[in-house]
Amino acid sequence: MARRPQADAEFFARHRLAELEAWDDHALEAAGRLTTPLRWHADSDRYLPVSWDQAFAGIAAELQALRRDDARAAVFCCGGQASTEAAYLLQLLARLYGNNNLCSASELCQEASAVALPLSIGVEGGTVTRKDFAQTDAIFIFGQNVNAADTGFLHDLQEARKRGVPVVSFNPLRERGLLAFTAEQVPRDMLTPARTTVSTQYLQLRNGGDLAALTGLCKAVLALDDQAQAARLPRVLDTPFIARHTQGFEAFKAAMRASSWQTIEALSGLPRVELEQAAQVFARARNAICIYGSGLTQHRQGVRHVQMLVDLLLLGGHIGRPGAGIHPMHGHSNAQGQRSVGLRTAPGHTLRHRLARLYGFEPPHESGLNLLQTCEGMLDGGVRAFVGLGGNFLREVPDTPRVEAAWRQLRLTVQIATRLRRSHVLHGASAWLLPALDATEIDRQSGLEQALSSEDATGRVNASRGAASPASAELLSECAILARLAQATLEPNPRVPWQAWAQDYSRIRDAIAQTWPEDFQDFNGRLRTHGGFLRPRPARQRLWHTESGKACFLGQGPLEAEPATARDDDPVLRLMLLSSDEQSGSTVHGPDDRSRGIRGGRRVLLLHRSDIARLGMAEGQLVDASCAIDDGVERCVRGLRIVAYDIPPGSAAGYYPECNPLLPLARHGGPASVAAAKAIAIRLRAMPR
Ligand SMILES: Nc1nc2c(c(=O)[nH]1)N[C@H]1C(S)=C(S)[C@@H](COP(=O)(O)OP(=O)(O)OC[C@H]3O[C@@H](n4cnc5c(=O)[nH]c(N)nc54)[C@H](O)[C@@H]3O)O[C@H]1N2
Ligand SMILES: Nc1nc2c(c(=O)[nH]1)N[C@H]1C(S)=C(S)[C@@H](COP(=O)(O)OP(=O)(O)OC[C@H]3O[C@@H](n4cnc5c(=O)[nH]c(N)nc54)[C@H](O)[C@@H]3O)O[C@H]1N2
Ligand SMILES: [Mo]
Repeated sequence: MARRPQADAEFFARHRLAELEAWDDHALEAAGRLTTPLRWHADSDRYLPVSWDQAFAGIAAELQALRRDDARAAVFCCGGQASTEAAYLLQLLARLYGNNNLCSASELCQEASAVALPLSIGVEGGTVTRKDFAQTDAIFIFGQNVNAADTGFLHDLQEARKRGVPVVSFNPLRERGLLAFTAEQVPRDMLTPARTTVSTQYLQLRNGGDLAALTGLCKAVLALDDQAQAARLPRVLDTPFIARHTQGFEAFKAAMRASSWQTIEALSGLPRVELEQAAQVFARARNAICIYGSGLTQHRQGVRHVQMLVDLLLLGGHIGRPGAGIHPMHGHSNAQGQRSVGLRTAPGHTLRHRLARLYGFEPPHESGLNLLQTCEGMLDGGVRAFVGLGGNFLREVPDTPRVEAAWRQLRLTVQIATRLRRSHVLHGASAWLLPALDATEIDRQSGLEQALSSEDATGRVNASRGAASPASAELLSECAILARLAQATLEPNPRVPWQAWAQDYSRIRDAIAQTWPEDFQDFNGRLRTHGGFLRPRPARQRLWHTESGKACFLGQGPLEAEPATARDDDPVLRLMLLSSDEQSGSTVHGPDDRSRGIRGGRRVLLLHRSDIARLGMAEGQLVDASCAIDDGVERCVRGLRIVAYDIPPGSAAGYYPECNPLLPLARHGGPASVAAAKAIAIRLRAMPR
């Protein structure tokens, strides 16, 4: 059998980094697994092998020197896959080092929820569990491409459709996964058109039109309630729930009534009747679930979008009862679990107090840099060092060319990784690459195979362990790397047992349980039960951990077009960035997007036929796209191929990461670090032949 390619010492001896810079992401991925710790040498422009001891000592010396200048100049960035245990070690390392610079690329999907939901209903995640799907009467899906969902969810959705549960989708694209289950997904006995249909109603709104669409939906629900009252029929609103459990209803109702259908139609791109039909489905449902994804959150108004969706559910009392609730569907395998154990930039009084008590130090108060602030910090020189646990930073962030240039000026880049990425090939003055075991590989410490935990979108915490033998004998686990890096960098603290933690992860879980007893008491015991355990989400019991102790109507406010459209004679399009089914996060596995019928490469721009004609362009033509926001920076992506597509007029779609350079860092979701990737104002220019 041919040996699998490996990005080993021999590979790096053959390739200088200046050469690897020209390789595309596929080629870097195909180089294979990283096998040995590496340090970049300026003289030869190569990554050369070092021992683990040399690596930890070298990095520690850099980090210590930097800290003497400014402890805030280093950032600790986590990819969405890292385990809960590793995330706990990373947050403690950062705080003992002296800052809260704990960012994660999964902020780009999660953060709007993490800001909105605590204010609205006092929890950080959704309220739905898988059981609820078996009891629901209606499902509404906003901005989620269910093709990207896990198979468990697809199964639940299918079962719901078998029971005849209506599914109403709000999406600018007619996504195949939202239209019909595919033949592979559906058992033979279900292959009738009625049973394979996913969405019973499809509202093809403008991207960026969700606030208007949700306003229309709520307005129509209120009108149906008026009609029911007039006809002495049962109310549509759950008035006992609203009176007992919520705050702000009167102001919300007044705002919905005051908004005009004309504005709603213009901004959402949806006719009033379609919204009224959807409102009827909602009004008839005893128990409704609202699901949403990045299509709803990646906007400047992303936080409000989530709040409006909660408001809609509150009207019918659909939070905190079986078969109903709100269900954010984003997040890498463990983005939620990482937050749960303190991977956040503002730790809050309780966490600081507990860390202080457990580990005998004063955790930093000042809020740390989130993902977008980290990019800004690289641009303005405040950030000097980057320590990354997984991820592929440069392929995930907006304004890529600017951030890449700043990245090269960093004093230190340290990356814990499994395969070679562009973010490793570009590097700081002192650059280290530390190869880790991946989740499929056996992780043996002190003779015992270790398990790691993660938390899914419903708050279920599960254990997993790898089964394959490691790609190289030199690999260390992420927990071991972090523990040894911490020991090398920080002054000794007998209360922090780094070594014992790295030898036995159940002790890390004990520490997590001591830090958050309300969520994680008996962590090890409960993890052993089949299927793991559900972390408490008080809103499920109608306990509202908000300031007022109630669930809050918060979404109302002025309706504005997003992005604000320029003059009529200036043809600005609203670009949404998408991922294909053939990519996972920043890693693109294939050149096509079969489910959307796109072949022959990802450098495309999907446009409505009327726009192609209006702009005097033709299908297949190559164009340059530039960002229409004028802030003195030129942002351009060249050579995109025009594809006619079923998309609302005025909208455009392209792929991540190819089109990330069009997205300005400063365009984000207000208090949340969510880049506004779903409605970027762009202009097109035909490419000179
Ligand atoms: N195969 C695969 N699966 C994955 C991932 C992966 O990388 N690969 N990533 C996982 C992760 S981390 C995440 S966050 C999820 C992401 O899953 P999604 O949230 O589904 O991801 P996107 O590709 O961003 O697609 C967003 C959807 O929103 C729609 N949309 C765009 N703009 C708007 C808008 O303004 N309003 C509305 N209502 N809809 C809009 C798009 O048409 C698209 O259907 O997928 C997860 N699953
Ligand atoms: N271009 C682009 N950018 C995006 C997105 C996108 O779809 N495209 N999606 C956005 C969203 S929704 C999210 S959640 C984030 C996701 O951002 P991240 O959480 O950073 O996830 P990925 O992009 O999947 O990058 C994961 C990287 O980790 C490496 N890796 C895999 N397993 C392991 C492991 O066990 N250990 C270590 N150390 N490394 C491992 C993989 O090789 C890969 O390079 O990105 C956001 N940014
Ligand atoms: Mo995500």
